[in-house]
Amino acid sequence: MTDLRTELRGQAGLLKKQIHDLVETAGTVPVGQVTVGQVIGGMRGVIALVCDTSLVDAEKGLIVRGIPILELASRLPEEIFFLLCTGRLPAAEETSALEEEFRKHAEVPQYVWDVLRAMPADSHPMTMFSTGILVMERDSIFRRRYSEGMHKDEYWEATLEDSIRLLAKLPALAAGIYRIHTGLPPWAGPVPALDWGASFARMLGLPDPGGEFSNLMRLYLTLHCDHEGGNVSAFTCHTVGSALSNPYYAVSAGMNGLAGPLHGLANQECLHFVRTVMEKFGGVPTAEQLSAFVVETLQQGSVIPGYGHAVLRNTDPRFTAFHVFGERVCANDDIFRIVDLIFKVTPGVLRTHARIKDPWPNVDAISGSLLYHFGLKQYDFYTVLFGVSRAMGMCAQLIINRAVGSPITRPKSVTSNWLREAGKGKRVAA
Ligand code: CMX
Repeated sequence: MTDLRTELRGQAGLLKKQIHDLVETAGTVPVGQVTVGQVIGGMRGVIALVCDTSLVDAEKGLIVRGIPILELASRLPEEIFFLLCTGRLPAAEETSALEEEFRKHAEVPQYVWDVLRAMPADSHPMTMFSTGILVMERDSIFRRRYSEGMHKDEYWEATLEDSIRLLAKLPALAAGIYRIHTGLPPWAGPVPALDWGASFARMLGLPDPGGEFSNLMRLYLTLHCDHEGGNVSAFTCHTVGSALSNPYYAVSAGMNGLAGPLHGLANQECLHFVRTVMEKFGGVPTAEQLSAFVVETLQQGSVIPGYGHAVLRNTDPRFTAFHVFGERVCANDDIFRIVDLIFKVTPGVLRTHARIKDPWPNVDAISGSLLYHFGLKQYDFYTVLFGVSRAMGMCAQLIINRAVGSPITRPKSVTSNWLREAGKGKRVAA
């Protein structure tokens, strides 16, 4: 049996050599062309990053280390973290060892609670989450070892140590924020000696007699783990990390991107949309009523949250995995039924707008309805749950980037005048 550290130690040197060889042999081979439209249009489709933890296929969706996410839906999130970091699923003993490691570092220091409790009561849970991560930076092993003159070949090890300690604390941190936010007393006692998802469910404190809420938390944490390297939160985390800012700085920065309504906050927006539909129609509307409401929403210049994607061009398999769960657990719940109806109606409406490239649902279109079913109704908390999971991908990417020695991110910007000249076929020095 090996563990995550030993496995990565075995891989680190090889990864660095492989990347070095790639640059030596193919460094000048072009991999695409960049148009003026792409420079202005959020770099969509520009191949500019390397990310080995996962890939998003336009049709098939998230593929983690070569495995489609639907094939991983029954896996524990801690297994997924091991997979993200190493490229292979852990053996049972390796999963237990990682769980043990997470448990060892799970307690959130008191100073974090002091900071969070000092924040204004109406602070958004994502602001508290990002702040909670950031203030723990004082405990960074990377920072300490860097100041002691750590060799650059060891950067990945210090990044891994920070990542394990940070990830270990996220369920307790998130659950604590939920408790502060909802006026519940702080979690009394140690972090439960359960798997990561079940322990998180327990600390949130919602009733879970049949164990399905724990199952949902496991599924939630597994499905949101990573989404390749170019999405706002991953790219932000990578860029901040590329300056050798440690994982606390980098992950906190990534969370600030996740908190945007076009990214991770869409799950909160989506539940708000569903509740609006419910209130407007006094329950589940007819397909015709809903279709008219979607059209009206678009005419008002608002987006339909949970629909569309920068890369996907098909129903997000993570949506499908949650849909299967919902059909089994809460098929008759009105909120779930509205989500299902939106799924039946909305793609048809969005398809009539040629400019919308992807009319299909993404993960955020459904996740909130399941949380709501189990009594987790404070939907401004939903993105925090997303963040607990996505931190796994952010950390795995940071560890690998430090192992291969990725350089500081620094693309070139040009002025809009320069682009205008380029548009006329003139090439001037940038
Ligand atoms: N509702 C209304 N309009 C939409 C839309 C939607 N669901 N999806 C795309 N559009 C619009 C865009 O706003 C854009 O409009 P303008 O031309 O006026 O600027 C146009 O269609 C073209 O957009 P696109 O190329 O299809 O999509 P983008 O890559 O620019 O944006 C995304 C992708 C996700 C930001 C967009 O689809 C969107 O805003 N969706 C709703 C929010 C959402 O669900 N976000 C979560 C995504 C998953 C995640 O990151 O967690």
